Amino acid sequence: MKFLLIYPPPEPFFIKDTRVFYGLSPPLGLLYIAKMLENDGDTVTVLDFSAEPFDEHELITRVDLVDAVGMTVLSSSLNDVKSIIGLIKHHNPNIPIIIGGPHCSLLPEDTLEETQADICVQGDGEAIITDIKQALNKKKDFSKIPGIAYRTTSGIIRGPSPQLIDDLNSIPFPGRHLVKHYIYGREYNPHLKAGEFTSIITSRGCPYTCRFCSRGAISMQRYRMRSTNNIIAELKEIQQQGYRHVAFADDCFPTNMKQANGLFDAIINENLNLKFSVTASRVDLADKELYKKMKLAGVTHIQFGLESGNQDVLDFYHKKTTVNTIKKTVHISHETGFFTIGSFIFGAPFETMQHFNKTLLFAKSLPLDSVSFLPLRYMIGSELWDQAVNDGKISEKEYLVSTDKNKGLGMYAKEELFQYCMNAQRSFYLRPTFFVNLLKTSLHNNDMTYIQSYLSIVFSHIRGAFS
Ligand code: B12
Ligand code: SF4
Repeated sequence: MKFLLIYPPPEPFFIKDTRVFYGLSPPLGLLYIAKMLENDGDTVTVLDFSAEPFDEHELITRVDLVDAVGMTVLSSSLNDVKSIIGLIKHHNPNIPIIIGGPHCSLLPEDTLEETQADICVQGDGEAIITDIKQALNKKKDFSKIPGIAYRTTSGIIRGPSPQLIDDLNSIPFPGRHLVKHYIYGREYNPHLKAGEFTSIITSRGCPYTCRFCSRGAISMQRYRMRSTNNIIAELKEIQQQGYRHVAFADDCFPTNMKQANGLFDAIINENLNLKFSVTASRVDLADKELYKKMKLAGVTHIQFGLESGNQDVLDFYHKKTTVNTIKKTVHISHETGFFTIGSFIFGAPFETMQHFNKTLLFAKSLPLDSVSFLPLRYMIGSELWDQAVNDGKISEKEYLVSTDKNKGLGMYAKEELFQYCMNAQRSFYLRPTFFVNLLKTSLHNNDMTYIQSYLSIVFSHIRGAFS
């Protein structure tokens, strides 16, 4: 069979409905599915609308060439997914459409109901995609496939409960060749060309339980890791495919210091000659020795969820870190020579302007090369969202809600908070000490792409928010 797999357009920025269409990272979920299908003899193409602007003509032309369409659904992309499926079904009502991804894992039946898709997958798609194909070909019964909801003439039916794959090492590596023509990772190195940046995940889920985060619910409260040998085998394949930079895109990386030490020892021994970045790390899972090793292995960028400079806010979020640990780890990261990125959240229910200003001052006191200051969002699947729904502040159909005093969430109106975050961002970057630090990181690494990297991140924030 011929499949077209689609990743939806990026979420519009919050102040104006603008989108930045440069792929930050490849759609690994779809590439895993693609590999399973290719291994089963099918032909797959991928349209990544986070890496190329949406084009209806292109979409329909590509749909005409295939037998079935698959799509990833994030909660933030639900409206775009509805529109895209609407266009496809208007053009060809009979083409089967399969959806999967985080929003489907949280609400399989509702997502099927809200879109016009035919089959909705909950959890790991690799486990069942070939069964779905057989069912489409009438060689298998949909009712026997675990983890799906599907449409019949008599309504939506739910199959047996989803079964997550216990052994992640058994999953074939993602079909990266299908997105080789896209440019990804420009925020890490603006000189990267198509086919030079990719990502990898070494685990699924996260063992922590931060109250604003939905990763636990999406991964069905399971945390699974791959073995070092399996990860190294994938990295070798990545190197042979010609990539130069790889992002560790796990929910949280590393989580296990022993395994992380082993992994970076192995990367050094294999002499892979790749650069790496870490997209989500915790400050309490860090030490000088590991960081030195990571640097030697090729890690250039590391991003931390720092969240706040107030201990009471960190405790409220169940972040299980301290302001002192943040300080210590960010300094170690900077001294190691990593381009260090910190993200902060503003707007916990009891947070006042004093809290915000303390966080901003704290951020400015740290040797960070880039920051994001974002309003708290109540996201379906998170403990805070559940609580707000139970308290009647959010309806069950509001999947992603910015904190807003008008909804009884937090002390400030949504617009006030957005404005605060924008001003904070500007005041963070427009400091001579900031630029001196950045220059130091660049000279330390003998690499001016750090400055370009910074400019690219800052301008993408500013362009998105204000254009
Ligand atoms: C890397 C990453 C990014 C990258 C790249 C995303 C990309 N192109 O894949 C970047 C930085 C761009 C990004 C951005 C955002 N992200 Co993000 N991201 C991730 C992260 C950490 C890993 C994604 C990944 O590779 N997963 C690994 C693969 C194997 O899992 P998967 O994608 O879920 O796919 C599996 C199944 O879901 C299923 N499946 C998926 N699609 C399909 C399709 C079919 C047809 C089938 C059969 C099955 C199937 O099978 C796959 C294989 O098992 C996830 C967390 C996570 N672990 O998933 C968050 C996550 C997806 N992101 C999230 C969010 C909120 C965002 C942003 C909105 C954040 C923001 N603006 O602040 C943006 C939105 C981007 C957009 N398109 O609009 C949320 C989504 C929550 C939700 N309810 O939808 C997640 C789950 C993290 C979280 N809980 O906070 N993200
Ligand atoms: S914020 Fe990070 S550490 Fe906390 S639960 Fe989510 S992924 Fe895990």
